[in-house]
Amino acid sequence: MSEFDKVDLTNCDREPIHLLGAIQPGGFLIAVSTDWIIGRVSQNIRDLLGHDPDELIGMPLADYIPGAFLHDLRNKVSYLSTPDMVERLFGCQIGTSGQPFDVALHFSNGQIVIEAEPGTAYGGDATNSVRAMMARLDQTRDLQTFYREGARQVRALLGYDRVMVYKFAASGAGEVVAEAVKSGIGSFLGLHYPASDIPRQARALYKRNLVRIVRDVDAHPIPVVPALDVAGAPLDLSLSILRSVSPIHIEYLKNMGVGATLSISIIVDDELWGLFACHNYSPRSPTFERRSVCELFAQMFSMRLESRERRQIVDYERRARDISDQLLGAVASDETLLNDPDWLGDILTSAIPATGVGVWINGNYAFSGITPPTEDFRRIVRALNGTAAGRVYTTDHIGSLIPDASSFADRAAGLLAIPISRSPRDYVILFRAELKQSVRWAGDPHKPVEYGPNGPRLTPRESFEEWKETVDGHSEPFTPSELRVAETLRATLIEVVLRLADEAAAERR
Ligand code: BLA
Repeated sequence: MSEFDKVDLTNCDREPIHLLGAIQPGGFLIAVSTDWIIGRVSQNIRDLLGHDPDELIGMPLADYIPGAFLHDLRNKVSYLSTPDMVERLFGCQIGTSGQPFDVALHFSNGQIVIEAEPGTAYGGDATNSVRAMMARLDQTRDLQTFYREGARQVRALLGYDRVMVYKFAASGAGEVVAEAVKSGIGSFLGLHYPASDIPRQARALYKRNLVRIVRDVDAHPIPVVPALDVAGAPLDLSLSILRSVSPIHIEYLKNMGVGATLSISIIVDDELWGLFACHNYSPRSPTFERRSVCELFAQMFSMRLESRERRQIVDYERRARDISDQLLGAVASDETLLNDPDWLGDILTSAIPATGVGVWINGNYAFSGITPPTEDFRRIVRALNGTAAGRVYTTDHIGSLIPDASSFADRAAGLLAIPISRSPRDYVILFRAELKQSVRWAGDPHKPVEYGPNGPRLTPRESFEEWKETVDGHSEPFTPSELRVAETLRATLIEVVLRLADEAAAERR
Protein backbone atom coordinates (compact mmCIF):
# COMPACT_ATOMS: atom_id res chain seq x y z
CA MET A 1 0.00 0.00 0.00
CA SER A 2 1.43 3.40 -0.90
CA GLU A 3 1.39 6.41 1.41
CA PHE A 4 -1.31 7.80 -0.81
CA ASP A 5 -3.72 4.94 -0.12
CA LYS A 6 -3.38 5.38 3.60
CA VAL A 7 -4.97 8.80 3.66
CA ASP A 8 -8.19 8.67 5.57
CA LEU A 9 -10.21 10.71 7.99
CA THR A 10 -8.06 9.62 10.92
CA ASN A 11 -4.82 11.12 9.64
CA CYS A 12 -5.89 14.56 10.88
CA ASP A 13 -5.57 13.02 14.31
CA ARG A 14 -1.89 12.38 13.67
CA GLU A 15 -0.74 15.92 12.98
CA PRO A 16 1.48 16.92 15.92
CA ILE A 17 -0.06 20.38 16.34
CA HIS A 18 1.96 21.07 19.51
CA LEU A 19 5.29 20.56 17.75
CA LEU A 20 4.98 22.83 14.73
CA GLY A 21 7.89 24.96 15.99
CA ALA A 22 6.50 28.40 15.21
CA ILE A 23 4.54 31.26 16.73
CA GLN A 24 2.22 33.83 15.19
CA PRO A 25 3.69 37.22 14.29
CA GLY A 26 3.03 40.07 16.70
CA GLY A 27 4.54 38.32 19.71
CA PHE A 28 7.90 36.99 20.87
CA LEU A 29 9.10 33.78 22.46
CA ILE A 30 12.19 33.11 24.54
CA ALA A 31 12.96 29.73 26.12
CA VAL A 32 15.54 29.69 28.91
CA SER A 33 17.09 27.04 31.13
CA THR A 34 16.31 27.12 34.84
CA ASP A 35 19.52 29.15 35.30
CA TRP A 36 18.13 31.72 32.84
CA ILE A 37 20.44 31.00 29.89
CA ILE A 38 18.71 31.60 26.55
CA GLY A 39 18.14 28.33 24.68
CA ARG A 40 15.70 29.30 21.95
CA VAL A 41 14.07 32.43 20.59
CA SER A 42 11.52 33.31 17.96
CA GLN A 43 13.19 34.53 14.79
CA ASN A 44 11.70 38.02 15.13
CA ILE A 45 13.41 38.59 18.51
CA ARG A 46 15.45 41.57 17.26
CA ASP A 47 12.26 43.64 17.34
CA LEU A 48 12.05 43.03 21.08
CA LEU A 49 15.61 42.74 22.34
CA GLY A 50 17.59 44.49 19.58
CA HIS A 51 19.69 41.39 18.83
CA ASP A 52 19.45 38.50 16.39
CA PRO A 53 18.96 34.90 17.54
CA ASP A 54 22.59 33.84 17.01
CA GLU A 55 23.78 36.67 19.27
CA LEU A 56 21.40 35.65 22.04
CA ILE A 57 21.45 31.88 22.20
CA GLY A 58 23.71 30.61 24.99
CA MET A 59 23.77 34.04 26.71
CA PRO A 60 22.24 34.96 30.09
CA LEU A 61 18.80 36.56 29.71
CA ALA A 62 19.82 39.07 32.43
CA ASP A 63 22.12 40.80 29.92
CA TYR A 64 19.21 41.78 27.68
CA ILE A 65 16.22 42.69 29.85
CA PRO A 66 15.69 45.22 32.65
CA GLY A 67 16.49 43.92 36.13
CA ALA A 68 12.99 44.69 37.39
CA PHE A 69 11.45 42.49 34.69
CA LEU A 70 13.81 39.61 35.44
CA HIS A 71 12.89 39.96 39.10
CA ASP A 72 9.17 39.69 38.24
CA LEU A 73 9.84 36.66 36.05
CA ARG A 74 11.77 34.87 38.80
CA ASN A 75 8.98 35.60 41.19
CA LYS A 76 6.33 34.15 38.90
CA VAL A 77 8.36 31.07 38.08
CA SER A 78 8.28 30.14 41.75
CA TYR A 79 4.49 29.78 41.42
CA LEU A 80 4.75 27.28 38.57
CA SER A 81 4.47 24.36 40.94
CA THR A 82 2.07 22.02 39.16
CA PRO A 83 2.17 20.79 35.56
CA ASP A 84 0.19 22.75 32.97
CA MET A 85 0.31 25.97 34.97
CA VAL A 86 0.76 29.23 33.10
CA GLU A 87 1.59 32.42 34.98
CA ARG A 88 0.73 35.85 33.58
CA LEU A 89 2.18 39.36 33.91
CA PHE A 90 0.48 42.38 32.40
CA GLY A 91 1.95 45.76 31.47
CA CYS A 92 5.65 44.77 31.71
CA GLN A 93 8.50 46.99 30.52
CA ILE A 94 10.86 44.75 28.55
CA GLY A 95 12.70 46.79 25.95
CA THR A 96 13.56 50.47 25.73
CA SER A 97 10.58 51.62 23.68
CA GLY A 98 8.28 52.26 26.62
CA GLN A 99 5.76 49.87 25.06
CA PRO A 100 4.06 47.73 27.75
CA PHE A 101 3.97 43.97 27.17
CA ASP A 102 1.70 41.19 28.41
CA VAL A 103 3.68 38.11 29.31
CA ALA A 104 2.93 34.41 29.82
CA LEU A 105 5.30 31.98 31.49
CA HIS A 106 5.27 28.20 31.63
CA PHE A 107 7.52 25.15 31.79
CA SER A 108 8.01 22.97 28.75
CA ASN A 109 10.27 19.97 29.20
CA GLY A 110 12.32 21.67 31.89
CA GLN A 111 12.70 24.92 29.94
CA ILE A 112 11.03 28.15 31.02
CA VAL A 113 9.04 29.49 28.07
CA ILE A 114 8.51 33.26 28.14
CA GLU A 115 6.05 34.73 25.66
CA ALA A 116 5.47 38.44 25.26
CA GLU A 117 2.99 40.40 23.20
CA PRO A 118 2.30 44.13 23.10
CA GLY A 119 -0.46 45.05 25.50
CA THR A 120 -2.57 48.09 26.00
CA ALA A 121 -4.12 48.58 29.39
CA TYR A 122 -7.48 46.79 29.52
CA GLY A 123 -9.07 50.05 30.55
CA GLY A 124 -11.63 48.44 32.79
CA ASP A 125 -11.77 46.58 36.03
CA ALA A 126 -11.58 42.92 35.04
CA THR A 127 -13.18 41.66 38.25
CA ASN A 128 -16.06 44.04 37.83
CA SER A 129 -16.53 43.09 34.17
CA VAL A 130 -16.74 39.38 34.90
CA ARG A 131 -19.05 39.95 37.85
CA ALA A 132 -21.44 42.00 35.68
CA MET A 133 -21.25 39.39 32.91
CA MET A 134 -22.11 36.62 35.38
CA ALA A 135 -25.03 38.60 36.78
CA ARG A 136 -26.57 38.80 33.30
CA LEU A 137 -25.96 35.13 32.74
CA ASP A 138 -27.61 34.18 36.02
CA GLN A 139 -30.78 36.04 35.07
CA THR A 140 -31.46 33.64 32.20
CA ARG A 141 -34.18 31.08 32.84
CA ASP A 142 -33.54 28.20 30.47
CA LEU A 143 -30.43 26.73 28.94
CA GLN A 144 -31.13 28.14 25.49
CA THR A 145 -31.15 31.74 26.72
CA PHE A 146 -28.19 30.95 28.98
CA TYR A 147 -26.15 29.88 25.92
CA ARG A 148 -27.26 32.91 23.94
CA GLU A 149 -26.40 35.30 26.74
CA GLY A 150 -22.97 33.63 27.01
CA ALA A 151 -22.34 34.23 23.29
CA ARG A 152 -23.51 37.84 23.61
CA GLN A 153 -21.21 38.55 26.53
CA VAL A 154 -18.18 37.09 24.76
CA ARG A 155 -18.98 39.17 21.70
CA ALA A 156 -19.40 42.31 23.82
CA LEU A 157 -15.98 41.71 25.38
CA LEU A 158 -13.98 40.63 22.32
CA GLY A 159 -15.89 42.21 19.45
CA TYR A 160 -15.64 39.41 16.85
CA ASP A 161 -18.10 39.47 13.93
CA ARG A 162 -19.58 36.13 15.01
CA VAL A 163 -19.51 34.35 18.37
CA MET A 164 -20.97 30.86 18.59
CA VAL A 165 -21.57 28.36 21.35
CA TYR A 166 -20.51 25.09 19.73
CA LYS A 167 -21.63 21.95 21.56
CA PHE A 168 -20.16 18.48 21.03
CA ALA A 169 -22.37 15.40 20.74
CA ALA A 170 -21.14 12.05 22.07
CA SER A 171 -20.04 11.15 18.52
CA GLY A 172 -17.65 14.13 18.43
CA ALA A 173 -19.75 15.94 15.82
CA GLY A 174 -20.99 19.31 16.96
CA GLU A 175 -23.77 21.83 16.62
CA VAL A 176 -23.96 25.59 16.85
CA VAL A 177 -26.46 25.94 19.73
CA ALA A 178 -26.29 29.73 20.15
CA GLU A 179 -24.89 32.67 18.27
CA ALA A 180 -24.31 36.40 18.62
CA VAL A 181 -23.56 37.95 15.27
CA LYS A 182 -23.00 41.22 13.50
CA SER A 183 -26.05 42.02 11.39
CA GLY A 184 -26.02 41.12 7.73
CA ILE A 185 -23.55 38.21 7.72
CA GLY A 186 -26.01 35.32 7.94
CA SER A 187 -26.45 32.76 10.65
CA PHE A 188 -24.77 29.42 11.47
CA LEU A 189 -27.27 28.65 14.23
CA GLY A 190 -28.38 25.00 14.14
CA LEU A 191 -25.67 23.88 11.73
CA HIS A 192 -23.86 20.61 12.40
CA TYR A 193 -20.18 19.90 11.73
CA PRO A 194 -18.53 16.46 11.58
CA ALA A 195 -16.18 15.25 14.33
CA SER A 196 -13.16 15.43 12.03
CA ASP A 197 -13.38 19.25 11.88
CA ILE A 198 -11.73 19.37 15.30
CA PRO A 199 -9.45 16.32 15.43
CA ARG A 200 -8.83 14.29 18.55
CA GLN A 201 -5.39 15.65 19.49
CA ALA A 202 -6.76 19.19 19.19
CA ARG A 203 -9.60 18.37 21.59
CA ALA A 204 -7.16 16.81 24.04
CA LEU A 205 -4.98 19.92 23.85
CA TYR A 206 -7.97 22.23 24.30
CA LYS A 207 -8.66 20.61 27.69
CA ARG A 208 -5.17 21.66 28.85
CA ASN A 209 -4.91 25.06 27.18
CA LEU A 210 -8.28 26.79 27.13
CA VAL A 211 -7.79 29.60 24.61
CA ARG A 212 -6.35 29.67 21.13
CA ILE A 213 -6.23 32.45 18.64
CA VAL A 214 -5.66 32.77 14.92
CA ARG A 215 -4.94 36.46 14.50
CA ASP A 216 -4.70 36.49 10.72
CA VAL A 217 -5.13 33.53 8.38
CA ASP A 218 -2.73 35.19 5.89
CA ALA A 219 0.09 35.74 8.39
CA HIS A 220 3.38 33.87 7.99
CA PRO A 221 4.38 31.87 11.07
CA ILE A 222 7.61 32.90 12.80
CA PRO A 223 9.93 29.91 13.43
CA VAL A 224 11.36 29.32 16.88
CA VAL A 225 15.09 28.61 16.55
CA PRO A 226 16.88 26.29 16.85
CA ALA A 227 14.08 23.91 15.83
CA LEU A 228 15.74 21.01 17.66
CA ASP A 229 17.66 21.22 20.91
CA VAL A 230 20.98 19.40 21.58
CA ALA A 231 19.01 16.28 22.41
CA GLY A 232 17.24 16.54 19.05
CA ALA A 233 13.86 17.46 20.56
CA PRO A 234 11.46 20.08 19.18
CA LEU A 235 9.90 22.58 21.59
CA ASP A 236 6.53 21.43 22.91
CA LEU A 237 4.22 24.44 22.50
CA SER A 238 1.09 22.84 24.01
CA LEU A 239 0.70 25.56 26.63
CA SER A 240 1.87 28.42 24.45
CA ILE A 241 -0.36 31.47 23.95
CA LEU A 242 1.26 32.37 20.61
CA ARG A 243 1.45 28.90 19.02
CA SER A 244 1.03 29.01 15.30
CA VAL A 245 -1.88 26.73 14.44
CA SER A 246 -2.13 23.81 12.06
CA PRO A 247 -1.83 24.75 8.35
CA ILE A 248 -4.69 22.33 7.68
CA HIS A 249 -6.89 24.32 9.99
CA ILE A 250 -5.80 27.57 8.31
CA GLU A 251 -6.86 26.07 4.98
CA TYR A 252 -10.22 25.20 6.54
CA LEU A 253 -10.72 28.75 7.77
CA LYS A 254 -9.85 30.18 4.37
CA ASN A 255 -12.36 27.83 2.75
CA MET A 256 -14.90 29.16 5.19
CA GLY A 257 -14.00 32.74 4.23
CA VAL A 258 -12.89 33.58 7.77
CA GLY A 259 -10.00 36.01 8.46
CA ALA A 260 -9.33 35.42 12.16
CA THR A 261 -10.63 33.22 14.97
CA LEU A 262 -10.49 32.73 18.66
CA SER A 263 -11.94 29.85 20.60
CA ILE A 264 -12.28 29.13 24.30
CA SER A 265 -12.92 25.71 25.78
CA ILE A 266 -16.11 25.01 27.71
CA ILE A 267 -15.32 22.21 30.16
CA VAL A 268 -18.09 20.46 32.06
CA ASP A 269 -17.45 17.50 34.37
CA ASP A 270 -13.82 17.41 33.22
CA GLU A 271 -14.84 16.86 29.61
CA LEU A 272 -14.68 19.21 26.65
CA TRP A 273 -18.40 20.06 26.42
CA GLY A 274 -17.90 22.58 23.63
CA LEU A 275 -16.29 25.85 22.63
CA PHE A 276 -17.02 29.49 22.34
CA ALA A 277 -16.00 29.82 18.68
CA CYS A 278 -15.41 33.35 17.39
CA HIS A 279 -14.94 34.40 13.75
CA ASN A 280 -13.85 37.67 12.29
CA TYR A 281 -13.81 38.43 8.58
CA SER A 282 -10.62 40.49 8.88
CA PRO A 283 -7.54 40.06 11.12
CA ARG A 284 -8.23 40.53 14.81
CA SER A 285 -6.00 40.26 17.88
CA PRO A 286 -7.47 41.15 21.24
CA THR A 287 -4.76 41.63 23.88
CA PHE A 288 -3.66 38.78 26.12
CA GLU A 289 -5.18 40.62 29.05
CA ARG A 290 -8.58 40.84 27.38
CA ARG A 291 -8.35 37.17 26.35
CA SER A 292 -7.58 36.34 29.98
CA VAL A 293 -10.69 38.16 31.16
CA CYS A 294 -12.73 36.23 28.62
CA GLU A 295 -11.12 32.96 29.65
CA LEU A 296 -12.17 33.63 33.25
CA PHE A 297 -15.70 34.35 32.06
CA ALA A 298 -15.73 31.07 30.10
CA GLN A 299 -14.56 29.17 33.18
CA MET A 300 -17.37 30.62 35.24
CA PHE A 301 -19.83 30.00 32.42
CA SER A 302 -18.71 26.34 32.44
CA MET A 303 -19.21 26.02 36.19
CA ARG A 304 -22.67 27.52 35.99
CA LEU A 305 -23.52 25.24 33.09
CA GLU A 306 -22.35 22.23 35.07
CA SER A 307 -24.54 23.13 38.03
CA ARG A 308 -27.55 23.90 35.81
CA GLU A 309 -27.22 20.54 34.06
CA ARG A 310 -26.88 18.76 37.41
CA ARG A 311 -29.92 20.52 38.83
CA GLN A 312 -32.00 19.50 35.81
CA ILE A 313 -31.00 15.88 36.28
CA VAL A 314 -31.63 15.90 40.02
CA ASP A 315 -35.11 17.43 39.52
CA TYR A 316 -35.99 14.90 36.86
CA GLU A 317 -34.76 11.94 38.89
CA ARG A 318 -36.65 13.12 41.96
CA ARG A 319 -39.88 13.28 39.96
CA ALA A 320 -39.18 9.81 38.63
CA ARG A 321 -38.69 8.42 42.14
CA ASP A 322 -42.08 9.84 43.12
CA ILE A 323 -43.63 8.05 40.17
CA SER A 324 -41.97 4.83 41.18
CA ASP A 325 -43.37 5.19 44.72
CA GLN A 326 -46.81 5.87 43.24
CA LEU A 327 -46.59 2.70 41.20
CA LEU A 328 -45.70 0.63 44.24
CA GLY A 329 -48.48 2.18 46.31
CA ALA A 330 -51.13 1.72 43.64
CA VAL A 331 -50.32 -1.94 43.01
CA ALA A 332 -50.28 -2.64 46.75
CA SER A 333 -53.93 -1.59 46.97
CA ASP A 334 -55.04 -3.06 43.63
CA GLU A 335 -52.85 -5.74 42.12
CA THR A 336 -55.01 -6.16 39.02
CA LEU A 337 -53.61 -2.83 37.88
CA LEU A 338 -50.43 -4.59 36.79
CA ASN A 339 -52.38 -6.54 34.18
CA ASP A 340 -53.69 -3.32 32.75
CA PRO A 341 -51.15 -2.25 30.12
CA ASP A 342 -52.81 1.15 29.66
CA TRP A 343 -52.42 1.98 33.34
CA LEU A 344 -48.84 0.70 33.38
CA GLY A 345 -48.07 2.49 30.11
CA ASP A 346 -49.42 5.78 31.45
CA ILE A 347 -47.44 5.67 34.64
CA LEU A 348 -44.17 4.57 32.99
CA THR A 349 -44.34 7.12 30.18
CA SER A 350 -44.94 9.89 32.68
CA ALA A 351 -41.46 9.06 33.98
CA ILE A 352 -39.81 8.25 30.65
CA PRO A 353 -41.47 9.77 27.58
CA ALA A 354 -42.35 7.08 25.01
CA THR A 355 -44.95 6.55 22.29
CA GLY A 356 -45.91 3.00 23.26
CA VAL A 357 -45.40 0.28 25.84
CA GLY A 358 -45.31 -3.50 25.41
CA VAL A 359 -45.41 -5.93 28.34
CA TRP A 360 -44.15 -9.51 27.98
CA ILE A 361 -44.78 -11.77 30.95
CA ASN A 362 -44.70 -15.58 30.88
CA GLY A 363 -45.03 -15.63 27.11
CA ASN A 364 -48.13 -13.42 27.23
CA TYR A 365 -48.03 -9.95 25.87
CA ALA A 366 -50.08 -6.79 26.10
CA PHE A 367 -49.73 -3.40 24.47
CA SER A 368 -50.55 0.22 25.05
CA GLY A 369 -50.02 3.13 22.69
CA ILE A 370 -48.19 2.68 19.38
CA THR A 371 -46.05 -0.46 19.31
CA PRO A 372 -44.52 -2.78 16.69
CA PRO A 373 -46.66 -5.56 15.12
CA THR A 374 -46.93 -8.67 17.34
CA GLU A 375 -44.62 -10.83 15.23
CA ASP A 376 -41.91 -8.14 15.30
CA PHE A 377 -42.44 -7.72 19.04
CA ARG A 378 -41.67 -11.46 19.47
CA ARG A 379 -38.51 -11.07 17.40
CA ILE A 380 -37.46 -8.13 19.55
CA VAL A 381 -38.00 -10.11 22.78
CA ARG A 382 -35.90 -13.00 21.39
CA ALA A 383 -33.10 -10.60 20.46
CA LEU A 384 -33.24 -8.96 23.89
CA ASN A 385 -32.69 -12.37 25.48
CA GLY A 386 -29.25 -12.25 23.87
CA THR A 387 -28.32 -8.97 25.58
CA ALA A 388 -26.75 -8.62 29.04
CA ALA A 389 -28.96 -10.15 31.74
CA GLY A 390 -30.44 -8.07 34.55
CA ARG A 391 -29.76 -4.74 32.94
CA VAL A 392 -31.88 -2.13 31.22
CA TYR A 393 -31.18 -2.09 27.50
CA THR A 394 -31.71 0.89 25.18
CA THR A 395 -31.23 1.68 21.55
CA ASP A 396 -32.36 4.57 19.36
CA HIS A 397 -32.20 2.26 16.34
CA ILE A 398 -34.05 -1.07 16.62
CA GLY A 399 -32.48 -1.91 13.24
CA SER A 400 -29.24 -2.52 15.13
CA LEU A 401 -31.00 -5.20 17.23
CA ILE A 402 -33.04 -7.09 14.61
CA PRO A 403 -33.05 -7.13 10.79
CA ASP A 404 -35.87 -5.54 8.75
CA ALA A 405 -36.84 -3.11 11.50
CA SER A 406 -37.43 -0.36 8.96
CA SER A 407 -40.81 -1.88 8.02
CA PHE A 408 -42.27 -0.71 11.34
CA ALA A 409 -39.95 2.26 12.09
CA ASP A 410 -42.87 4.66 11.76
CA ARG A 411 -44.42 2.89 14.77
CA ALA A 412 -41.27 2.16 16.76
CA ALA A 413 -37.64 2.98 15.97
CA GLY A 414 -36.07 3.03 19.43
CA LEU A 415 -36.70 1.12 22.63
CA LEU A 416 -35.86 0.89 26.29
CA ALA A 417 -36.31 -2.62 27.70
CA ILE A 418 -36.67 -3.22 31.43
CA PRO A 419 -36.11 -6.89 32.32
CA ILE A 420 -38.33 -7.74 35.28
CA SER A 421 -37.35 -11.38 35.87
CA ARG A 422 -34.34 -13.56 35.21
CA SER A 423 -35.16 -16.65 33.23
CA PRO A 424 -37.27 -17.00 31.20
CA ARG A 425 -37.00 -13.29 30.84
CA ASP A 426 -40.00 -11.00 31.14
CA TYR A 427 -39.87 -7.43 29.95
CA VAL A 428 -41.58 -4.11 30.00
CA ILE A 429 -40.54 -2.32 26.82
CA LEU A 430 -40.96 1.39 26.09
CA PHE A 431 -40.98 2.32 22.40
CA ARG A 432 -40.20 5.59 20.69
CA ALA A 433 -41.39 6.29 17.16
CA GLU A 434 -39.08 7.36 14.38
CA LEU A 435 -37.78 10.87 14.46
CA LYS A 436 -37.20 11.86 10.85
CA GLN A 437 -34.15 13.88 11.67
CA SER A 438 -33.08 16.43 9.22
CA VAL A 439 -29.49 17.23 10.14
CA ARG A 440 -28.27 20.49 8.66
CA TRP A 441 -24.59 19.92 7.97
CA ALA A 442 -22.26 22.70 6.94
CA GLY A 443 -20.98 21.09 3.76
CA ASP A 444 -21.26 17.42 2.85
CA PRO A 445 -19.54 15.46 5.64
CA HIS A 446 -19.38 12.35 3.44
CA LYS A 447 -17.50 14.07 0.66
CA PRO A 448 -14.64 11.88 -0.55
CA VAL A 449 -11.06 12.51 0.51
CA GLU A 450 -9.38 15.31 -1.39
CA TYR A 451 -5.74 16.22 -1.74
CA GLY A 452 -4.79 19.79 -1.02
CA PRO A 453 -1.76 22.05 -0.90
CA ASN A 454 -0.61 20.42 2.34
CA GLY A 455 0.45 17.24 0.57
CA PRO A 456 -1.29 13.88 0.57
CA ARG A 457 -3.57 14.76 3.42
CA LEU A 458 -7.21 15.32 3.72
CA THR A 459 -8.28 18.87 3.13
CA PRO A 460 -11.22 20.34 4.95
CA ARG A 461 -14.49 20.43 3.06
CA GLU A 462 -14.26 23.23 0.58
CA SER A 463 -17.93 23.87 0.40
CA PHE A 464 -19.76 25.03 3.47
CA GLU A 465 -23.06 25.22 1.63
CA GLU A 466 -25.76 23.82 3.82
CA TRP A 467 -26.16 20.09 3.13
CA LYS A 468 -29.24 18.37 4.49
CA GLU A 469 -29.17 14.75 5.53
CA THR A 470 -32.22 12.81 6.60
CA VAL A 471 -31.55 10.17 9.18
CA ASP A 472 -34.03 7.26 8.92
CA GLY A 473 -34.92 4.54 11.39
CA HIS A 474 -33.83 6.40 14.51
CA SER A 475 -35.78 7.67 17.49
CA GLU A 476 -34.95 10.34 20.00
CA PRO A 477 -32.21 8.62 22.05
CA PHE A 478 -32.79 7.66 25.69
CA THR A 479 -30.52 9.73 27.96
CA PRO A 480 -28.20 8.41 30.69
CA SER A 481 -30.49 9.97 33.25
CA GLU A 482 -33.54 8.20 31.75
CA LEU A 483 -31.53 5.00 31.93
CA ARG A 484 -30.94 5.53 35.66
CA VAL A 485 -34.64 6.20 36.16
CA ALA A 486 -35.41 2.97 34.29
CA GLU A 487 -33.12 1.09 36.70
CA THR A 488 -35.14 2.50 39.62
CA LEU A 489 -38.39 1.47 37.94
CA ARG A 490 -36.94 -1.97 37.32
CA ALA A 491 -36.29 -2.46 41.03
CA THR A 492 -39.88 -1.41 41.79
CA LEU A 493 -41.38 -3.65 39.12
CA ILE A 494 -39.34 -6.64 40.26
CA GLU A 495 -40.52 -6.08 43.80
CA VAL A 496 -44.14 -5.97 42.64
CA VAL A 497 -43.82 -9.02 40.39
CA LEU A 498 -42.12 -11.07 43.11
CA ARG A 499 -44.73 -10.13 45.67
CA LEU A 500 -47.58 -11.04 43.35
CA ALA A 501 -45.91 -14.38 42.61
CA ASP A 502 -45.55 -15.06 46.35
CA GLU A 503 -49.17 -14.21 46.94
CA ALA A 504 -50.27 -16.45 44.08
CA ALA A 505 -48.18 -19.30 45.49
CA ALA A 506 -49.66 -18.76 48.97
CA GLU A 507 -53.16 -18.92 47.52
CA ARG A 508 -52.40 -22.24 45.80
CA ARG A 509 -51.27 -23.79 49.07
C1 BLA B 1 -9.07 23.22 14.97
N1 BLA B 1 -11.40 23.32 14.13
C2 BLA B 1 -10.40 23.71 14.96
C3 BLA B 1 -10.89 24.70 15.87
C4 BLA B 1 -12.22 24.90 15.57
C5 BLA B 1 -12.52 24.06 14.46
C6 BLA B 1 -13.15 25.83 16.32
C7 BLA B 1 -10.11 25.38 16.99
C8 BLA B 1 -9.25 26.48 16.43
C9 BLA B 1 -9.98 27.79 16.24
O1 BLA B 1 -10.47 28.36 17.21
O2 BLA B 1 -10.06 28.27 15.08
C10 BLA B 1 -13.75 23.89 13.78
N2 BLA B 1 -14.64 26.15 13.72
C11 BLA B 1 -14.78 24.81 13.68
C12 BLA B 1 -16.14 24.49 13.54
C13 BLA B 1 -16.82 25.65 13.51
C14 BLA B 1 -15.87 26.69 13.64
C15 BLA B 1 -16.71 23.15 13.45
O3 BLA B 1 -16.14 27.89 13.69
C16 BLA B 1 -18.26 25.76 13.34
C17 BLA B 1 -18.89 26.89 13.19
N3 BLA B 1 -10.25 20.36 10.26
C18 BLA B 1 -11.01 19.72 9.31
C19 BLA B 1 -10.32 18.56 8.85
C20 BLA B 1 -9.14 18.54 9.54
C21 BLA B 1 -9.11 19.66 10.44
C22 BLA B 1 -10.88 17.62 7.84
O4 BLA B 1 -12.10 20.09 8.92
C23 BLA B 1 -8.04 17.58 9.43
C24 BLA B 1 -7.62 17.10 8.27
C25 BLA B 1 -8.05 19.95 11.33
N4 BLA B 1 -8.99 21.64 12.98
C26 BLA B 1 -8.02 20.85 12.45
C27 BLA B 1 -6.85 20.95 13.25
C28 BLA B 1 -7.12 21.86 14.27
C29 BLA B 1 -8.47 22.29 14.08
C30 BLA B 1 -5.56 20.20 13.03
C31 BLA B 1 -6.18 22.30 15.38
C32 BLA B 1 -5.66 23.68 15.13
C33 BLA B 1 -4.64 24.01 16.17
O5 BLA B 1 -5.02 24.26 17.34
O6 BLA B 1 -3.45 23.99 15.82
